[in-house]
Amino acid sequence: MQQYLNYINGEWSQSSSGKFVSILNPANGEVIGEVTQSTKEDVDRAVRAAKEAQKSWRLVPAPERAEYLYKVAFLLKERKEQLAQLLTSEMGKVIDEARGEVQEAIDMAFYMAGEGRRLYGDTIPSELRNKFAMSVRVPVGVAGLITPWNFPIAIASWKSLPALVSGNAVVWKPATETPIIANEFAKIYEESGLPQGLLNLVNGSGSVVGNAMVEHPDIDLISFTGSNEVGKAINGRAGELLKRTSLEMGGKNAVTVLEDADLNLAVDAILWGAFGTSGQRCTATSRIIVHQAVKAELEQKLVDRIGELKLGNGLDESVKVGPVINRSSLERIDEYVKIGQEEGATLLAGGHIVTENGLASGNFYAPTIFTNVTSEMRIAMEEIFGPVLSIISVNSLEEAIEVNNNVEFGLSSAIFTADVNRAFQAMRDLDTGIVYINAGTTGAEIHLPFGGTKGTGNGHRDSGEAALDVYTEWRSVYVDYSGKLQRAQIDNY
Ligand code: UN1
Repeated sequence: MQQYLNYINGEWSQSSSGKFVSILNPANGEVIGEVTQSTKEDVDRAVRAAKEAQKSWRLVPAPERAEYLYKVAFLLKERKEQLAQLLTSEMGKVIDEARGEVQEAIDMAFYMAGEGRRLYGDTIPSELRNKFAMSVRVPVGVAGLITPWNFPIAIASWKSLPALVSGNAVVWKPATETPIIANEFAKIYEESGLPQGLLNLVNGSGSVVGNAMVEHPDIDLISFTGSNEVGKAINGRAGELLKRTSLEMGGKNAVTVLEDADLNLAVDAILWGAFGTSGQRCTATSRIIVHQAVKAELEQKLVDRIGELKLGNGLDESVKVGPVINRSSLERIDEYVKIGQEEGATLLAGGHIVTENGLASGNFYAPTIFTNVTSEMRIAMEEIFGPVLSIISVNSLEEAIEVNNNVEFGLSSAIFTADVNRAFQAMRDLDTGIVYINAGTTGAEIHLPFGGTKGTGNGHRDSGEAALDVYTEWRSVYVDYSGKLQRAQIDNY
């Protein structure tokens, strides 16, 4: 049985607990390895290594730091197919999407390597004569990263690469469900020659390792992507400790379809956005807000095409929808479907666990569509994180925007319309961090800010230049070359 270990201070080691847990393939329930279960002591060791390594790393010129990132980028690129296969076996997403996810990590590595020659600050005129003012970015110190299983390598890249290029050291806890891909990513960092102690991988259960990270006085920031419940708990405790946090949590993303939309295009986007990754994206489409005039036609088109979504093991290239991550997730999804039925929504398709065609040993849920959903129903308000779509009908753009915004989350939204004026109005009024016009709710690109409003996060962004604001402090620098005391706000007035 292949064992997956921690990577601390440049060495692969087992946790002091001596305990391992099995890693299961969600498509068939097979055990594909076991992973070490870390303790607070392991976290302490990783933080000590990170703190020590960061002392000299912050002094390495950023363009030189970036050279390691370029190596990481090329190694990821070389191993794209192998990583994608592992990702599918461990997490379940279909192979095409796994390739896409690895590509996202490659893109991020090249992009953040480029930041090594930017990391721009500003020069700003001083209000005093013969005085120069500027702002520079300095690293925060030791970054604690807690990453999810649904995008186990892409999101790890979104966080570790900007952290490292801007001069921080990293202590990384990957999701309990996806240690294999984390192991491969850490190996790539090792092969890049990155000095030891800068990237530390600590595997284990969320509460033990995560709590130890949040509590640790030498972890200066926590960047987290995952559930709302955990995010809020981190925020509460980190707030008390005055520790910086960047939190990326849920979504309840909607596609609005107006009466002048290209319905075939909208259907393509909805099927991909709702059922790709079996609905397990923060950006997944989970609501359709459709104009009453085209509701019946849109529903018919969705029902006609839902049969195209072949379920199965994602390694089979013809499969369109893979399993969900584990049994408890499967049961939770089924529970939501029952809630939808009790709330009076009409089931148009799916609505059950799939056990036929040899799929019983995996975690398969049939792509599910509810219609006649109202915006107050729980299935329309709560994040299900599975292949369940709710159709709500409206009579105007204004009403659509109201429904779109009437949820606690604000990650992504989309609108299909041929009217440029209404498209721009929607762009202004849809209260989400990401808005798509005539495209579905997924597919964010790594060089733009990624994140959301309201309950989705705490105002920070992953990806793009905005990510640097998580991993750096602004330092304002004044250089007075007048040779005399100049009292700001006094001597110049
Ligand atoms: C996520 O689900 O947390 O925009 C990330 C997208 C992907 C990233 C999703 N590029 O759907």
